[in-house]
Amino acid sequence: MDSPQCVPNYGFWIGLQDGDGADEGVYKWGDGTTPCYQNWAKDNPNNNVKKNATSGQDCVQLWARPGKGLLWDDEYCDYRPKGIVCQFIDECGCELGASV
Ligand SMILES: [Ca+2]
Ligand SMILES: [Ca+2]
Repeated sequence: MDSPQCVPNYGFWIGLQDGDGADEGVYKWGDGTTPCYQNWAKDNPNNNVKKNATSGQDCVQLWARPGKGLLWDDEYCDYRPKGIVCQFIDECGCELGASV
């Protein structure tokens, strides 16, 4: 039996992102809506520009590090491969559901 494909433990993109300039810190989902819930890790979002002089951290990941829980962290959008968490509308048209 083949082993299942695994994503390295680099976190999961959740489809939330902020913009540049005046929109820095204004986070929106991929469909343009704003989150009604936040779960930021301590000291985040921090738009950590120290490691990258041309751009800050604009994409939000679920931090999947031991002891960090699944808290949100803004990260460089092209930093390390990550899994993706998607939200979808259930076929019954009731509450929105989420799945990994
Ligand atoms: Ca940012
Ligand atoms: Ca960060």
